[in-house]
Amino acid sequence: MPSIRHLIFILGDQLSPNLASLRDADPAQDVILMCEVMAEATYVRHHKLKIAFIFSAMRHFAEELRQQGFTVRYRRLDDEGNKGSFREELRAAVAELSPDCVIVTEPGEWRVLEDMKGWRQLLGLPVDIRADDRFLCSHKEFRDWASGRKELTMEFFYREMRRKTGLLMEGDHPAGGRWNYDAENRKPASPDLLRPKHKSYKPDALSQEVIALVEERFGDHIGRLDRFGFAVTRAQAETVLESFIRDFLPQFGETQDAMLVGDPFLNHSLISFYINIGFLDPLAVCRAAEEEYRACRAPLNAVEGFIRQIIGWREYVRGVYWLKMPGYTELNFLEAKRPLPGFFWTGETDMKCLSTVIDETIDHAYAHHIQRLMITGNFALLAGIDPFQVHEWYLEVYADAYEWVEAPNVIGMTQFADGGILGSKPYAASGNYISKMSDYCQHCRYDVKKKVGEGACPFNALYWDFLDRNGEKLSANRRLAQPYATWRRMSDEQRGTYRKSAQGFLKKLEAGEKV
Ligand code: FAD
Ligand code: DLZ
Ligand code: SF4
Repeated sequence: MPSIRHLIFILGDQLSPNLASLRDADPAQDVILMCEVMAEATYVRHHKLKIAFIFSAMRHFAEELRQQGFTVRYRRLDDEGNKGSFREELRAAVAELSPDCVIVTEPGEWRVLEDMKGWRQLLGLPVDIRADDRFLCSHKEFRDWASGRKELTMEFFYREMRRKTGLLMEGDHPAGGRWNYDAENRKPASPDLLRPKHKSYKPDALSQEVIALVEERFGDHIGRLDRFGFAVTRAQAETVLESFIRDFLPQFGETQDAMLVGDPFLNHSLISFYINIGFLDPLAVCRAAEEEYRACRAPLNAVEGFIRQIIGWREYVRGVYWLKMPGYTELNFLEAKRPLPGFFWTGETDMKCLSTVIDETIDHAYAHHIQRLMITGNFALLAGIDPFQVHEWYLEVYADAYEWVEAPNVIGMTQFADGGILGSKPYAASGNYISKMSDYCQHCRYDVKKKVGEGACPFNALYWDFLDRNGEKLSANRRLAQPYATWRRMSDEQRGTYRKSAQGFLKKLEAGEKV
């Protein structure tokens, strides 16, 4: 074999043809390494669908590279002698191929970057770690934006990204005169039998092989594989995007915060899986959505809301992650210590909101934003669950979960475990919010209107107990002034009943009784 110039190592969430490490690749001189490894599949016990999706997408991507003439050293999980980790697979490839140097794109997770930094010494070879420029905002740009600010307000960061990209801009001004149309996006939804079906794909032969492998090796992980419907190539992911833009984007804004029994996807895009592994380019996705507004095929509130999630929230949480790691995932500002209840793994609870979201998560490795934030996240916050356990659960169960995006959303946004780096107040809500934004309560054995006592919605007493329990840390928060004022106006007796009711519920939870 002729001597090899570069060994290019591509990770499972780097499946982009324009990846930094592939940019100057030459099929005649370079070899590409990709590997399925046990360490990545088990550093948390990922949902079966997540592992199957990533392995299948990796195998399809490797095929595409081969069709372009590249030599790909692809190591399947069940290949004999699979070394089980990135570093050992890389070491074996280097020993066999003797490249002049190794090229990688920086990983999305801090733990992998730490490992990567040791590869030069491990291999005795130059290792070129290139910046991941599939994001709009570089680490330096985010650090510069954050430095000297007292609060890292997402809205201001988002405006910078609008200016930088020119998305929805009319000269120096935001299209329509406002930066943010969220106020128009908080409507409940009604069941709609005519809602188009979201695009999904029957597993092809490669996916079927992977599904069998995952069932055999990871049979005891959460989830089921018979619902596998992911796009596993870039072309398929682009079709998912096109169908979202055509069939769902115009209603995306209105129903963005709504939740309905039996309608897990509503008008959401279901593209986070594909953006996060690199099949879809975030800026191209936003330009496609903007085009719909310009052509008067989708209203501004929908398009702005959608674009904000991607160039705003997505870029912002990545910035916060790299700014605050290491240590961010261990934060526990509210000192919450309760273990994660067993029903998070089974969906077996009488609380219909939680059972619906958890069942859907088991079925699809997906839940939409408000379900993650205001149902499972809100419950864990109110019940005082250890945020690290909550973080690991989210990282395991969602097929789009990588620590850079999951941890800020969980540790910061839902659990307020970072003490307000990411959000200025905890997203805590009683049953009233859930009842307003969903039809879950209509199907629940608990009564959302009942505050305490037998049959009362547990979220109601938990909400007040949460504020009471955390009064020392939260009562000075300006944005919580109103609920604390209401709490103080209550009679001692009323406050006592809330405390007693919440504590009774939490005791049952800790004892593992069905709630
Ligand atoms: P849509 O509702 O159609 O939104 C469009 C796109 O916007 C998404 O595909 C995603 O790329 C982006 N987006 C929206 N909200 C966020 C956000 N808060 N942070 C980052 N990107 C966002 N998203 C992940 O990609 N991976 C995660 O592990 C993840 N964990 C989350 C955990 C919690 C507790 C919460 C509250 C949110 C989390 N999110 C995560 C954000 C969001 O819930 C998902 O991106 C979204 O539900 C994916 O579904 P969709 O593609 O249909 O999104
Ligand atoms: C999530 C995941 C899983 C389950 N398995 C693999 C794998 O076997 N090989 C691989 O290259 N990547 C995998 N991934 C994605 C990685 O965990 C991800 O690239 C790193 O966490 C960096 O973000
Ligand atoms: Fe959830 Fe309470 Fe509504 Fe039941 S009544 S679905 S527990 S919010």
